[in-house]
Amino acid sequence: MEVLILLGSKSDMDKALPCIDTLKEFGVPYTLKIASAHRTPELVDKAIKDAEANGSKVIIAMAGMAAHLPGVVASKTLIPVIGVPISNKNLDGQDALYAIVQMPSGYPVATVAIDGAKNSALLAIQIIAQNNPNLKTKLQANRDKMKAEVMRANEELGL
Ligand code: RP5
Repeated sequence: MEVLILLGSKSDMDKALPCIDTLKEFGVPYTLKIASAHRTPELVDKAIKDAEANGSKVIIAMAGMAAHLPGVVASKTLIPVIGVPISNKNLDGQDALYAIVQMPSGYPVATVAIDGAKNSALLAIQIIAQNNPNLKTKLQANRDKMKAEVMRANEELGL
């Protein structure tokens, strides 16, 4: 599998769907696991070991609240880690954003926006695409499509 997606909880699943959909759209194989840094640290370790054994190129870790999962994962592997802060009701995801983005020097986590699951997938695909011309072509086509939509919106509104 090219990408390992880790969710801190089953309750993160809805927010993870745009990531899963995007990987499917680009035909990028992934493994999805629920593994909490606090509740099941041994499952986190196993998922990382499996990802390394399978040659995964990117790990996407999503968590809310005291969101230690992406940082813990980054501490245990040389596979690049993308962190997705998940919003919850009390602090709207700012708690998770600060927890994920403020990594100590030496252990980077590439943090996307709060609930930025789609961008986490696109960033993972861009990393993988550096050695995959077919994926690069698909990414460019996706950008061309977005550009065409903006142009069409201008035309429709006579702008
Ligand atoms: C985090 O705590 C999870 O990633 C989730 O966003 C949040 C709440 O988890 P549950 O109590 O709903 O399992 O670890």
